[in-house]
Amino acid sequence: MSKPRLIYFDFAGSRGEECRLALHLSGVDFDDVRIPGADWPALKPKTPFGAMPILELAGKAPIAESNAILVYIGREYGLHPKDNYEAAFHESLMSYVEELRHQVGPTLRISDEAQKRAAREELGRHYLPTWGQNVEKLLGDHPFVGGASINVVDLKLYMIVRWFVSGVVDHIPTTVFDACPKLNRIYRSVSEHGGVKSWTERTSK
Ligand SMILES: N[C@@H](CCC(=O)N[C@@H](CS)C(=O)NCC(=O)O)C(=O)O
Repeated sequence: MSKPRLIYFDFAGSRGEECRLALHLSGVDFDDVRIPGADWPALKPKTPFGAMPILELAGKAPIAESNAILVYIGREYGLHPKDNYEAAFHESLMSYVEELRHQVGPTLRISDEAQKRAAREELGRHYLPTWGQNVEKLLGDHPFVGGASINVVDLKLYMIVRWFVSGVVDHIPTTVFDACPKLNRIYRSVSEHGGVKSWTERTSK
């Protein structure tokens, strides 16, 4: 194995897709390994923490945790600030995206439709708007978090906003972050980024 291998489920979302996007934008040739759902139970106990994404590098033990993978890619390929303070700021936003996923994720496993609706509506009323405003307060008036250039933090924010605006999270309005113009600007800047567009075109065929 000489190329990096990014291992995740075979769908274009969440933690795995943001790592694929980071690798694609970095220009590195990588193996995009997609695990069928049926193969996951056998693989799960062999992964570091029982979850994906996983990044494998030649001669090294696999790395788990999406933010660690993103920061590694960012540092290697110029998609993460070199300044320690700026880097910590970007990482705080990335952790906050994970916090959101940990709030919404459990609702994916609620089988009772009425209970699911109630849990999601509650998140849409309070947690998510507050999350958006907390992020909004920290953002500047630039296309990306760090200014004019894209970084891994922007991919992470893009993926989370895209999840809601795409309408796939039932019972949470697609407008949930409409009151966050700065966050939406980052979402648009990432959507329009040439590297992101070329990845989407390549993988949607
Ligand atoms: N904190 C971890 C969470 C990883 C995680 O929960 N991954 C999900 C997919 S997005 C997963 O592997 N789910 C299958 C399972 O837990 O069995 C990260 O950021 O990578």
